[in-house]
Amino acid sequence: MSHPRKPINPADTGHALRDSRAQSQRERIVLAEHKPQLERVQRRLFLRSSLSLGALAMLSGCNMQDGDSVDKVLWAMSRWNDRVQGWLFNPNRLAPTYAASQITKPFPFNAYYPEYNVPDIDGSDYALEISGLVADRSDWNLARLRTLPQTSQITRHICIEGWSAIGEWRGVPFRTFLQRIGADTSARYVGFKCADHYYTSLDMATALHPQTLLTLDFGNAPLPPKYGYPLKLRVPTKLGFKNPKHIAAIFVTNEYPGGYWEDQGYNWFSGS
Ligand SMILES: Nc1nc2c(c(=O)[nH]1)N[C@H]1C(S)=C(S)[C@@H](COP(=O)(O)O)O[C@H]1N2
Ligand SMILES: [Mo]
Repeated sequence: MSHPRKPINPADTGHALRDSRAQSQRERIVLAEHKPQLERVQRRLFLRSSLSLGALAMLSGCNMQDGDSVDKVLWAMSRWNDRVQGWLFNPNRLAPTYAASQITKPFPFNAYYPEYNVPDIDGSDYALEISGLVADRSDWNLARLRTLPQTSQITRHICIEGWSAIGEWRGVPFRTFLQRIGADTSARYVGFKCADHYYTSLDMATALHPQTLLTLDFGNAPLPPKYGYPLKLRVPTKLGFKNPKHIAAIFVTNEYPGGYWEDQGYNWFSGS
């Protein structure tokens, strides 16, 4: 938040404590400052009426005496939501697939920067780094990745910004790759670091989902730069921002890795 936070601790505002109109004004300011997060919480909790500070305090069991605790409570609620969604997630349920005639042309580009800033990666010296809870941490160049079994799928990519598009991706089932590197599949997270400094992470159940694909090709050709050359993870059970492009490093961990958008308040689970 770029503007200074207004105090809501009654001790900071002297006599205002006794003035209930000043108090409700303060509450309105605090709630307005957190409007996007509160709207996400409301959507998640299926609350259609507006949230008051008192309702938030009741939902969270916190007394909300200082401005920072509003943030803390919302983040705690969001992380709880992620856990619940993970428990409800059915790793055997498949995302819909489509016919070749339904592929969206041209396929949209999206990133946190404009297309002219897409990273220019030299595939000839590319090496995917592996770290964390895995037995074999050796690098993977593109030729080695192509020795693994490849499969194609036509699925719908859904962006949180309000568009979707159908595309065809081909690559190594990520589950096969994780087994091949001896990943500890009882760990909680798989994290991704990208060449453009983007990063994201997945719950292990989604990483092992049969449709999660370590993608080398878009259609019948290597991924074009704008769609994630040389390596992208395609996760048709998740929103677009959980599909890292230009992957430089993959790690397996029990420590929550977050993500570029997730750390700015986008729901981490963001999928089915
Ligand atoms: N490395 C990297 N991966 C990324 C992004 C990004 O900015 N950098 N943006 C994400 C978002 S929000 C979307 S919608 C998709 C867009 O993929 P596309 O360009 O193939 O449509 O990439 C995702 N993966
Ligand atoms: Mo997106």
